[in-house]
Amino acid sequence: MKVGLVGFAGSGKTTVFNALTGLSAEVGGYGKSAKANMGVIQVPDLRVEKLSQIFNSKKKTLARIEFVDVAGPESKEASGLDQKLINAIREVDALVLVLRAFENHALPVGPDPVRDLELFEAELAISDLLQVEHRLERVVKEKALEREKDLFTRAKTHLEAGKPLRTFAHRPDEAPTLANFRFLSQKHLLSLVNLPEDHIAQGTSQGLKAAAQARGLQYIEMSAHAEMEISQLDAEHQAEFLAHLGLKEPARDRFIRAAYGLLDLISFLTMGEDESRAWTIKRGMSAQKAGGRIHTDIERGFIRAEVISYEDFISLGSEAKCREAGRLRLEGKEYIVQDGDIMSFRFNV
Ligand SMILES: Nc1nc2c(ncn2[C@@H]2O[C@H](COP(=O)(O)OP(=O)(O)O)[C@@H](O)[C@H]2O)c(=O)[nH]1
Ligand SMILES: [Mg+2]
Repeated sequence: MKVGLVGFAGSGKTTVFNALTGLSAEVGGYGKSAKANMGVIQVPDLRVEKLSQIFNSKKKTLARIEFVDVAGPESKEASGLDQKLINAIREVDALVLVLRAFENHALPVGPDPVRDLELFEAELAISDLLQVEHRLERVVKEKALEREKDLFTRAKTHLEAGKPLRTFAHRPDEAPTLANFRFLSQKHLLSLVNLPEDHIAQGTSQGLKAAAQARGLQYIEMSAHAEMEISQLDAEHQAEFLAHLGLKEPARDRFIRAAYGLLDLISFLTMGEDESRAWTIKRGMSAQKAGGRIHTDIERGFIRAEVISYEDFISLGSEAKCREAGRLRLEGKEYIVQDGDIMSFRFNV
């Protein structure tokens, strides 16, 4: 999964990046010259730890979330997103919009997460509107594109009303055309409220909650500055600092759950002496498609999947015991993979 950290300059994107990845990219660097930061986190999964212990696996592979943190525009109306930023976030699966709720004296305006949420959503919509208008100009000139005319005319009206394409009603057969354009306002968006350290306990203002809900957006909150310091401590001191702040776990763990929920992702597992591993897929994916995540040959030559639920495997203790107890299931290509399914694929190419 690829996540783009976006938001206005000085909202704390790079601080959030550091807090989540445990890296130490330079914060406070504004301006368009600031280079993009890239980082990866491994998604902690006790199930993979346990399986790799049982098998003494040579390799243990966790799911990954990739982050890109690009410099953002200043918080003012319609300043326009620059092309570098647009290109960098075009490819991501989800946007995380960092909203500043702390006082930053380097900026001319005070904190106002609702204002910034509205302004940034407008920036995304304007960027898409320009692209849609550009496409419509071509549609008029090129006969082959005429079938797109109705779709993009409706999309234009939607965007002109200031609404993101995320909420644009289209027919299922129009989805692939839209998907080709990788519109920014159509991407999943998680709003992340960056709180001042002394507000961690109070949480988000009601106003922001209402604004996010009205847009159908999920949000999480953290104090990125405190979380960045936490992420750079060793495990023992981390626990101490978290307890001191009245927190149960680092923001990273909450973030991962929020991101999986937002994108409706689950993990299936594979196990063995060579490797125990978690694979991230969309909820509702078939066994055949899920096999394709491992190798295209598995999808092409799919015969069947042998499935044990993680819980059964742990409580019964081995594959043989699961087989005896009838807990090893043979599933066909249409089987819908469940979170925590331990899968083994039979295929023929
Ligand atoms: N007090 C406070 N300051 C923060 C917090 N997050 C970021 N900052 C500060 O805000 C400034 C901008 O942060 P940065 O991460 O570089 O913002 P970016 O421009 O969005 O990448 C820096 O001086 C940070 O130390 C926070 O949670 N609390
Ligand atoms: Mg930055």
